Amino acid sequence: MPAIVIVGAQWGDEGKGKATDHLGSRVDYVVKFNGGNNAGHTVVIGDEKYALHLLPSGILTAGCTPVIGNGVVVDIDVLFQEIDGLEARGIDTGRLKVSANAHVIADYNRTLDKVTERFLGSRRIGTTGRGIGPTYADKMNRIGIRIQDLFDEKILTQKVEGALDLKGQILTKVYNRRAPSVDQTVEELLGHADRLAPYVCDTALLLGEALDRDEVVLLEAGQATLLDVDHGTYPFVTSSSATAGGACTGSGIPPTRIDQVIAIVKAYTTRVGEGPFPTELDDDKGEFLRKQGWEYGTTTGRPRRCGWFDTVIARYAARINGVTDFVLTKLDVLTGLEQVPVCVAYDVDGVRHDEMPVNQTDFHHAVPVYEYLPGWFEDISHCRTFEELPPAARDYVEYVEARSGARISVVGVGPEREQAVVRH
Ligand code: 2SA
Ligand code: GDP
Ligand code: MG
Repeated sequence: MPAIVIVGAQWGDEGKGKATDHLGSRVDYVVKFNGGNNAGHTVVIGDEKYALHLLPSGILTAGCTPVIGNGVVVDIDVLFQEIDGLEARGIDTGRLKVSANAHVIADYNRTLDKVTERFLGSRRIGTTGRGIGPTYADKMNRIGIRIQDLFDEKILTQKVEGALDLKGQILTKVYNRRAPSVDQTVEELLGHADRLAPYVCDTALLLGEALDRDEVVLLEAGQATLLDVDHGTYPFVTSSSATAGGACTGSGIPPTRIDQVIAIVKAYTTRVGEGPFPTELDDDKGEFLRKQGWEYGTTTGRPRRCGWFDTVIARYAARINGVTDFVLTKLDVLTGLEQVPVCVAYDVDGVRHDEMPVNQTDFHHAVPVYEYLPGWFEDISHCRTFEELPPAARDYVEYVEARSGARISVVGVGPEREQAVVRH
């Protein structure tokens, strides 16, 4: 088996962490290829609950090598905090590998993320404030700091000088903030070098050689399709490539080696941050989903916006990512509803759209066209086969499967590792 990609089909928090962990025992490498500690993946193993941000979920599986790929932006303080936190709980993190080409989130970029959001006011994106956007902007602007720069003081000093020439001006002249000095920034970054060194390598080479040996590599996306900088609801997106294409650029694994693309899709929809969301509920049903699904951000604790399942989005995700299999998560959360609406198309000013409208403005104005499916009241958290699910729950799965563009291979019925119905 060559490489498998896992992506989020909606706006994130579909349960990618749990799905990755579930596959963990069958894979040799789990690679994070985009984003940084804006991500939050919750994995529940027995009585233990783990919230991972920067470390790939594979860190929890013995024998699996977790990899931070070149497409990731790394907050080094957070990296060590997470490593220390897991080590204190008896998890061995010594196998971790970090790409020498990954970019570093510098202190000034964390500050810029926060002050830019404040500056934008009502036009804010609702970022996690972790410095993600400004760090990717530096990467594209070719003034970024890479992990490998930490091992060459002269180069690091030159690069920090270059970056602060521009960003220091923005901080002081635009935002009226104090910019850190070059020396201060260099010293802070160099202070991490010795501890970081054993983890750093050419991860593209490492993974290429692993695939040559027929080992299994799982590429785990942070965020999701509609938060992708190219394919998402721009500008209300994150600043990285969160779709399957990003798995290649963010890891150095070529498209010809990707064998399977698994998209994780929630049985309803959630979103954190600003931006359009056609099926969003502002009523007691939205509150029901938030409460039943415990829909609060893993990173920031923000309440997530909640709405019904949207098949237009699922079809879009299937096409953009080349999805071979969906994992439908959190079906258990829908238990107890008389009826479950499913969005099958949009109405935009009287015109029906079966696919994502080409213009973002139309998406902002899209009114969902719903089909109403019968609900179920039985507890499904103990079901382990499709046949054990109540007929209405089975019908729901089959209904959304028929309209989502790929088969649903696994259905999640609870947060724990084993709470899943495997169909294929
Ligand atoms: P950023 O910080 O620049 O990436 O923010 C840009 C947009 O991307 C959204 N975003 C996310 N959406 C869902 N989940 C994310 N991770 C955390 C979680 C979120 C949290 O797993 O719960 O704890 O709040 C995540 N990360 C970024 C963000 O809301 C902006 O809309
Ligand atoms: P990720 O960012 O995609 O990894 O998702 P998060 O971890 O941020 O959010 C998903 C949440 O749903 C976590 O709290 C998981 O423990 C939980 N979860 C995952 N699958 C299921 C499921 O099938 N049922 C229920 N009830 N919870 C689930
Ligand atoms: Mg999350």
